[in-house]
Amino acid sequence: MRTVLSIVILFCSTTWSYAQTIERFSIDSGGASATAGGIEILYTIGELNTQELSAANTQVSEGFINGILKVKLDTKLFLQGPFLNPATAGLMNDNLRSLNYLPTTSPYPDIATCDASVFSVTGNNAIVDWVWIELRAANDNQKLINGKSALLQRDGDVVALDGLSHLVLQAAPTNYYVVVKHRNHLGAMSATTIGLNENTATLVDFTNSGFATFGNHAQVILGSGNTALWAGDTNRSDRIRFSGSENGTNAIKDYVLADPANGFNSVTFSSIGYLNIDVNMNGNAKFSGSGNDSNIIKDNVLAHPGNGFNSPTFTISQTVPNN
Ligand SMILES: [Ca+2]
Ligand SMILES: [Ca+2]
Ligand SMILES: [Ca+2]
Repeated sequence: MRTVLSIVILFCSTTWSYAQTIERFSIDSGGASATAGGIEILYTIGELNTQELSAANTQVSEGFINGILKVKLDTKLFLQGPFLNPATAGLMNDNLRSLNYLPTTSPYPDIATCDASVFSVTGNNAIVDWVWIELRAANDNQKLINGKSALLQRDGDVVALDGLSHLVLQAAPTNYYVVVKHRNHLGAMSATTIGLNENTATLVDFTNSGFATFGNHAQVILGSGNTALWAGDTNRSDRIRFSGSENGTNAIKDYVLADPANGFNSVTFSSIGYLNIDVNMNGNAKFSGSGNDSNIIKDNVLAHPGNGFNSPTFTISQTVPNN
């Protein structure tokens, strides 16, 4: 106590500019919190409080900064689309990469960027596309703790922006629900919380049919027995519909017909590029005709295990709780 007191006296007798170099101590109590736009800020006066909070790309620390505020993930994930006609068994196709259609800026909210050289890697670790990884609170699976863009390799590894490293997210090392999302597939969430820590990359394997996901039929079962995210959310509605209102096939038709390159407004035209309507991610999107993307949506809807009457108007809904 004497030491603490003397530090307080020393502190009080020196200038405020030395405030960051002295020992922790408490001279008064007080504080408040405020929440805006999903970001919560807390502060205390004089308390030995070292809370950190983060949301999306923003991280707030108060008091003395805690060095351990990150977790490492070894997530594995398959997308059904690039697995439909694999050029190499067991690997997703990487046509978007080989055709130079992959953007170096993420299509997700953090608009992360990577170096173009990341897309020069070929083989098992070649990049298939951007994906989005989220952590949800253990006591509230609708509460986003943090989310981040990542890259997906052909063999299912979800990696950081260098195309190789395990993904690190800013979050306190504890238990979280893990969510994986993709721009034209339905996302999925772990059925239970998973303990994550800073030093060891925790395996979170969505490709393993034994890995429990939240909700019913969260993923499609591939011929190999592995699981993959459902393909066909061409209009990013978190639902896959073949017919009826806001169906995904109309999104393909509307785009193809409006494509300036489609001079004759042909329904069998192939639009090319990095397109959400390109269900199998082969670099071109077709509404009708051979190799069209619409039939993939139809097949998924008709064959969905929840569609007992094989109704073409059945809706496949994303099982990730809204937030
Ligand atoms: Ca790999
Ligand atoms: Ca949709
Ligand atoms: Ca296609």
